[in-house]
Amino acid sequence: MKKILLNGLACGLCLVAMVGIANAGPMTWAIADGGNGHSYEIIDSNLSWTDAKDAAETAGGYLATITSAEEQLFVSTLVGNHVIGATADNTGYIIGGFKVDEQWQWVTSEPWDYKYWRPNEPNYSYENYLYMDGRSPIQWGWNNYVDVNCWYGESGLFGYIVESAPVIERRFTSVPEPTTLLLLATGLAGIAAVNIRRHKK
Ligand SMILES: [Ca+2]
Ligand SMILES: [Ca+2]
Repeated sequence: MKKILLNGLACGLCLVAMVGIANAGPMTWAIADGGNGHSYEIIDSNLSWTDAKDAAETAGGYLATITSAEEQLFVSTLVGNHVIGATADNTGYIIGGFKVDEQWQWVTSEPWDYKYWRPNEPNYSYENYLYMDGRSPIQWGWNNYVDVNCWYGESGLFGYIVESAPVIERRFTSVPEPTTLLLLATGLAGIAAVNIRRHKK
């Protein structure tokens, strides 16, 4: 049994070594550290911005929104540690900013106040999507680009960053679906009926 486990572990380690840079899983920006309690996961997957947005939402989160210098620092440190060993010049990670009618916005509709553009960005008006650019100077500064897959070629790393709020926060901030409201109302009516029956006894 022990041998099987050890073999399994060894295979797992081989796989990590073969991949080179493994996804480390979500990292939480702890409230105790001055963070927002959200977790962030860096996914190495060469998707277009739109496909990355869909993938992030399917995973239960959203493309990361960077709304303060502190959040930029936390996420850029995470990305920096993630790509160690890769040529940072060839890296980029999609985040949740996009532009409609010349207005930049976040996928979560949070206010677009904080910005961390690279020099001379945003440039082309037809580049309506956002990623963090690994090139210096202003490493992990923001660059606008078109909704395509990575153009860095085989040597590059291109992926996206998923942010997720704790479940409790999502419950309070998300708008319930009409069916959820109906179920909730039915449930409450049921509880009320039981209580009335209990009082009658
Ligand atoms: Ca955020
Ligand atoms: Ca650009």
